[in-house]
Amino acid sequence: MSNKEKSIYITTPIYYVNDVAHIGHAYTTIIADTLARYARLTGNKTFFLTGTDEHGQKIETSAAARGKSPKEYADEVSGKFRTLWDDFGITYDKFIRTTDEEHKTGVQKAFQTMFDKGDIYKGNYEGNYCVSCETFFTDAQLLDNGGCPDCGRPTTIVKEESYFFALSKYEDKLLKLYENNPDFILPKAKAKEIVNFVSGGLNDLSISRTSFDWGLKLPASMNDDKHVMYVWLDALLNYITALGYGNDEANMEFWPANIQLVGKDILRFHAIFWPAFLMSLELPLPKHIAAHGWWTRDGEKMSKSKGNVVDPREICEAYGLDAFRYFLLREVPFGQDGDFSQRALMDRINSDLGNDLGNLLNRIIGMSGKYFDYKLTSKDVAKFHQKELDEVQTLLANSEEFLYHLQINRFLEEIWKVLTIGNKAIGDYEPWNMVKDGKIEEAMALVALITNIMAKVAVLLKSVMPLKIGEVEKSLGINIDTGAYNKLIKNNELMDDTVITKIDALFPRIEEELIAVASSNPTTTEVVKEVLVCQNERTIKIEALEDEANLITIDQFFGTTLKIGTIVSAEEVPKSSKLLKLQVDLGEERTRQILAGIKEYYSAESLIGTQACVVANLKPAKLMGMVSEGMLLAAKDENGLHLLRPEAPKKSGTKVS
Ligand code: ME8
Repeated sequence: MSNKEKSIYITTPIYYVNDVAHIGHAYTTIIADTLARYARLTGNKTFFLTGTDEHGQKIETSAAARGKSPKEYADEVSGKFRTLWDDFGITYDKFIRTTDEEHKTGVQKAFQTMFDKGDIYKGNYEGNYCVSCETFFTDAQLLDNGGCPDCGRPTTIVKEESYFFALSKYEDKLLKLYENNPDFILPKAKAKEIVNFVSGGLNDLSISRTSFDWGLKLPASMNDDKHVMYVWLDALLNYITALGYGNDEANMEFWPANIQLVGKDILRFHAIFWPAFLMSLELPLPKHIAAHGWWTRDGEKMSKSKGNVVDPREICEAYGLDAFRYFLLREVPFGQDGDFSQRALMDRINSDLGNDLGNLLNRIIGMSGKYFDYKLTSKDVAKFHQKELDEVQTLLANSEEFLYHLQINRFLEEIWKVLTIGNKAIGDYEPWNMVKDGKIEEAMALVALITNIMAKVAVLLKSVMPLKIGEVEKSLGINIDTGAYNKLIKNNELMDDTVITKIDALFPRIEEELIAVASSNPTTTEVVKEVLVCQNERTIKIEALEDEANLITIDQFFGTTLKIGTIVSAEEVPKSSKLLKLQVDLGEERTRQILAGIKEYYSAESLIGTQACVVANLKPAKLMGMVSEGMLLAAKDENGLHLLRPEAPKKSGTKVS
């Protein structure tokens, strides 16, 4: 991607509808959103695509386990993804669903074209299949225990009639592609893995299945109703069907894509299968397939069974959307794995956002108000501060290159160097002494220099933190659009005279973790509930659920000791909007102290003497400096949060099983 281009096409993977969105999905989507916003700001015609991947055996099984039809289930989860992105202000131009009618027509046209070209033939497949990854593996690729080499889960042997795509035919062409376009795969270090894989030899790819139904049918002309298409063929083609391929092709002007963002887990599909399909269709290839790293939480892999999945909505409600966006983009170099912890997020908020950015704005508001009745002019900035202006311009001009090469953390680092110039200039020139000495013109030039620095930084940060920078615009009396970008960044001009407006602190300091992980974790509760329902009512469904990513086994479930506890006292935790401090009798020698994030839903008094279901073998955790020795189970939906309690009173400490 470069700023010379006129039409920019950016894509995220389309997400499977067998799970709700978590931090990993939010990460990919926020990177893409930032790039798309920036491309638009710099005057490029931009198309940003995201959506959901809804076919395949995995979705069929997940839906069946919930007693729903695949379409019903897909509608529900796809809707949740879309609502989340809408609530996050994600500026996608199209949200594609693989169950869309136009997508089906486009995929069938592509299948037919590949078939007519002689790249698709019918044969028999016999081999190993991982339902969770929706991937075929050769014997040599499997783990020693026969497990999937990507996720470790058991594979099944599939033996069925199948259509094949002649992938092996494209081996040399693919190797040439990587050789001639060293930037095709970003970061470049990742290309090696792919080259090695392809050099090792490619088998033709099985692209249809007959053992289940939930997929796209082959084109009618094939006269073969038994088969549905392999979900990855169906899914990858979304990137062109979304532009109208096979239907009204007006938006195909955006093809080829400039940046296709993926997680490292699905790089192989995008860097091998996808260009091979496109070669077969005789369509141009994307400029970059950019693979980012993996997020963990507090150093551990996220999974439903551990109950440590980071819910992006919860984080944003507690810490703010823009702080979350900044954190994701700044914390980890693109391509490397990252770890999410509330502590790391708070550090970024308090230090980078509060101290460096927010404080500088505060000082502008303070000084402009005190010395100049909020009215500023840039007319003498160059006369007194050409040196600082030059330094700023060099940094800003270089920063853009980092963004276009997906070194987003470096992009932000360069911008922060500019903020340092601003903060340092105040200390170096001491405008209060200038005013005292009657050097009003110089003091004005200094305050206007800082304000210009803030304005230029704001232009570049708008795509990263659209909401907070909106407040900065209001405060500085500027409007950030392509005109402002051209004036302040590209042509290196200064702001027009302006009037500063006082606003609240951009990023107030956060002293304590705002989410009580140990005491309110709906994800864990949901899983527990689900397994219980299955056990009592539909034991048979457990088998189906076992196949599914991230669900726990019954043994793992019974690793949790659940007991009935009686709440003997309850009080509010000062300065916490969520926590109540409870003393709970579990029939032990002493009561346990449990901090529960339920203050919004229960008053302390109303809990005293009531009972609840308690996780009794949880490692003690510290919340706001206090020890919590257990967790209450609760269920939360749009009607609020309710504790899980026995139907009739039970002795304190009674085991729940
Ligand atoms: O693979 N850290 O869908 P999916 C970082 N439908 N990123 C993560 C992540 C984590 N812990 N977990 C998920 C599919 N992601 C297919 C794609 S495209 C034609 C079909 C992100 O729902 C990351 O972008 O499993 C990853 O590639 C994507 O979610 C996988 O989403």
